[in-house]
Amino acid sequence: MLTLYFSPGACSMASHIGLEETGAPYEERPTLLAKGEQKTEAYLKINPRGKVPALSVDGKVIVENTAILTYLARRFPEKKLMPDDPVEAARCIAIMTWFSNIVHPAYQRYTRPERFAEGEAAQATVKDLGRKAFWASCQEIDALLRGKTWMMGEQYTVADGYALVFYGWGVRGGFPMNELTAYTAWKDRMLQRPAVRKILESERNVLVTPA
Ligand SMILES: N[C@@H](CCC(=O)N[C@@H](CS)C(=O)NCC(=O)O)C(=O)O
Repeated sequence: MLTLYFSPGACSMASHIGLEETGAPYEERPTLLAKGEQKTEAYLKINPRGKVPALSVDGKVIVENTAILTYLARRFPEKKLMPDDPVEAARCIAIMTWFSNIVHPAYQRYTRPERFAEGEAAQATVKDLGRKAFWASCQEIDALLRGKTWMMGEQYTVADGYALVFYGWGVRGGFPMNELTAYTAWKDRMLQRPAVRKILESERNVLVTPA
């Protein structure tokens, strides 16, 4: 049995989309960050770091989007969610690692500067640097998508669902995402995918739910 712990609107949407794309049955366990449910004793037994997502596979827990998505692609190879070629597969994992290590923390510095610095002036600097770094990452994603259908080219992969998290965060954070023409055209293609649309609607994502 596959059980996904996630919070609507959080980075866990990447794993939620990846899981839905496999077509496999799974159980959903919403773990609402807004209510602090990621810090409850029960959830800390799932992920002691108090973060979503977490995927339980017959009771064995996998954390980190990149690991969960790589697992799903390997568990369901017939779904072709990652390139077969080892070099292309490694490049797909590298994109997800960049999302996790660089893009996500940049947005966090922008929205939660108090986690990185003390005092108003220092936090304002962290916030501003986070905003610039996040926007630079969005521009880089836009450049990567130019001339391509999906992040990895012609093949849709688990990296695509992950990239959609940041488009949504950009909209939510007031960034001019429409200026990023390749990223925006790709986002429109993503919204045509039944699995993506289903998850965005169930999470009431800003990309499908009017503000
Ligand atoms: N690198 C991790 C990041 C996980 C993460 O930071 N999740 C956030 C939601 S976007 C979270 O659970 N935050 C709760 C908290 O920090 O209290 C991944 O990709 O899975």
